[in-house]
Amino acid sequence: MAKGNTAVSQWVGEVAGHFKPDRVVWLNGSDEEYRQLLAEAVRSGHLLPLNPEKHPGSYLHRSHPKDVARTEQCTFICTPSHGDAGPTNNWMAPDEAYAMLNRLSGGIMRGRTMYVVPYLMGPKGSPFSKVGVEVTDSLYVAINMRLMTRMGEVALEHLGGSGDFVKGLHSLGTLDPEKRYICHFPQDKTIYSINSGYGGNALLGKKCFALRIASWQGRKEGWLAEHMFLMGVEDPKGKITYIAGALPSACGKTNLAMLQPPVKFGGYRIWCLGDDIAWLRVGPDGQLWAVNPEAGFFGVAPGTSVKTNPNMMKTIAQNSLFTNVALGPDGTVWWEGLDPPENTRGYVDWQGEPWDLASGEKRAHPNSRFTAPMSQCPILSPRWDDPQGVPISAILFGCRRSVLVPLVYESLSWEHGVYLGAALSSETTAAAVGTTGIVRRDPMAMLPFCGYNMADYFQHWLDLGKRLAKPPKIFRVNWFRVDANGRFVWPGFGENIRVIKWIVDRVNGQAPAVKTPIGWLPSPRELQADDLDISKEGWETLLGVDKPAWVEAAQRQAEFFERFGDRMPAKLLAEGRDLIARLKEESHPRGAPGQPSGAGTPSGAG
Ligand code: OXD
Ligand code: MN
Repeated sequence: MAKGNTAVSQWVGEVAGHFKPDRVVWLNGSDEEYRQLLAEAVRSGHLLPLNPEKHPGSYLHRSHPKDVARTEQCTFICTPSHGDAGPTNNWMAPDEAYAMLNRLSGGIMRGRTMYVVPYLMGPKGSPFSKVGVEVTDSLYVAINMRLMTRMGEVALEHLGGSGDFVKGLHSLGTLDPEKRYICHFPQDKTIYSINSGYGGNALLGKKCFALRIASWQGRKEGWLAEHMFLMGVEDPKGKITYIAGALPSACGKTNLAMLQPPVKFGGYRIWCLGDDIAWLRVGPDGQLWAVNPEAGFFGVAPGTSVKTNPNMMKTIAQNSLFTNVALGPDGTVWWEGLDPPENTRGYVDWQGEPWDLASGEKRAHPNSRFTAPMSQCPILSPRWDDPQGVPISAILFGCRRSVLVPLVYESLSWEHGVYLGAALSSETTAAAVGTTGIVRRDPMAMLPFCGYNMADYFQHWLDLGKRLAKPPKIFRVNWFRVDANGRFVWPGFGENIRVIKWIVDRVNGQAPAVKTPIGWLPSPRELQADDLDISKEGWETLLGVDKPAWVEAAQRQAEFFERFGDRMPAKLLAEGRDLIARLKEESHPRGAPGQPSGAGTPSGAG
């Protein structure tokens, strides 16, 4: 089959010559082949079949205990000049990196099978779409790629005779964390990942290609590759508004993209198009258009439940893979957030050890995952596979911040919106190895995923805005404010529709807002939340603007921007200065001319 493309077959031959596998197997993506891969994975102990009645067609995988999350310290951008990778990426000179990787991986696949996995990122026949070919010695990776991408013949058909594909070299090697490297060579469209089998390090179509390499390609070609979910919001009249939103890893993109509105908002419907990655282009009409390059979900299991995300629970009801979750004696999976079993006899934790619920220890790994095909999502947008994508009217930048950042606010302009994205910071989660709960700067939720200097990336955002006839409105959201007792003030999940509705109404010119130094805010009334149990103090927390704290935050932001030196766009530095000036103004108008009166000032704001 595939060997018809000489550029691909020549490259595969070279890689096989270096890795020296016993067998090379080209995958075509057929159902029959998928069944065989699953059977082989069960035979070899990589997958454990789950209860066929309760989890039809589904399997459990347990990873090496030291290979459970992305390892950012082992992730490198290997551009010819250090400046092109920028101060926020680990960098290695390309020659040095290739030499080191080749030294570590000569003959690494001896005794193993090398799977050749051609895959298409983006819909078939779409001008957005791009091809990758991953070689891997991991059956788990090959099976995941079948769920996460359009894999096999479809990719080679898209490629035709062209040599324009992203090369992905992956080997589990020995899984030695000391010799783990995930290296990107954007100028060569090459990814080289060894000694890890974890999704974000090993499913090379995802973070490595669709974000790091694609962001570089997007800059060269005039488009954006973003860490964003995609959703359509249908109002009671049937009008659908499309929204793209960036939130850092494990901060709720998936739950938001599959939001189930509560009864009071029953006239609203959410259509999911993606939960992690969006590729965005300026269309001939001057609007921003987006596709999701993926075809599956690789979501965080803990916290996912019928209460938090009923649509995802339906999506993963069958034909899914579960990684590092706990297992019941009846072959059912369990993780924190699901109802505890009545009796834990016979249950094992994510490593297969017996457990006792009363001990209070985590039984599923905090970054345990599920993989499922998007086609199983009950609220999948009919346009998820549209080659033209969907037009985007609003962009959200979300963070996990217990203090300072209000529930929602709108930027004053595209440039100010780019500043809001560039100034995103969030508390860390278990999606990457390291301490959780520490606030770190994560511009556009892309800190670990931008394949080039982030100062150039900010400039690219500003430049792209100039090409938009009608730029989407840009919003910040934060569901994670806490009260004096550390309890979340906002209920989140399905109730987020109140914020989403306000955003949609703003986009359509139908909702009032209050102008504050940081941007446009809703009043509690606009959020139609009087039935929620939120006190006056709670609203002050959610919608207040603590000016001295914001001045300090803006100053710290300016210090962060200093790291980029002369490359930092002057426009964003000016946005920061303007923000401080607005915050320091003795008094500022509490509503903009032309805004409906009585919009209300959030008490405590300012
Ligand atoms: C992911 C991540 O897996 O962001 O999507 O880590
Ligand atoms: Mn992600």
